[in-house]
Amino acid sequence: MKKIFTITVLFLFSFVLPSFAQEDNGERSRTIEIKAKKFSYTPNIIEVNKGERVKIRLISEDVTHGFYLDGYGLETKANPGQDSSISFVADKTGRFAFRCSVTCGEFHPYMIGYLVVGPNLRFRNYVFLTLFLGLGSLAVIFLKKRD
Ligand SMILES: [Cu+2]
Repeated sequence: MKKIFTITVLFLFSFVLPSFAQEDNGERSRTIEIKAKKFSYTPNIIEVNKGERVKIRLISEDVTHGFYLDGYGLETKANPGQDSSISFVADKTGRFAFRCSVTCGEFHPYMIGYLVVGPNLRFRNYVFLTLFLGLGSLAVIFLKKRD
């Protein structure tokens, strides 16, 4: 039984951990489609992790709408039937508003959404996993000594 446990720990050390570390070094990217329609965005809350490369594809479902992202100072505009996209690295954590930059009607000023850039969870998971496995190994050694 303990042998199986030891083998499992060794397995995790040799295969799972390096893959975690590797993925963390590589730039992760994701594409998010945002549908703009008088006078809202769908989705209107986007959550990403710090360090991720984010590509935003803006799709307009009625008239020309814009997308201006506070804090990052990025902008794009989409005509109906003509998508546009912007790509950036989410290097600042926090909550940033994005709003329509094309006057599209009476409630245009209320056309708003939020980009939430959270901490790098992958890195945190990696640290936790390392600690967990380290303590796990110590426990195995300790239990073995008691036999
Ligand atoms: Cu608009």
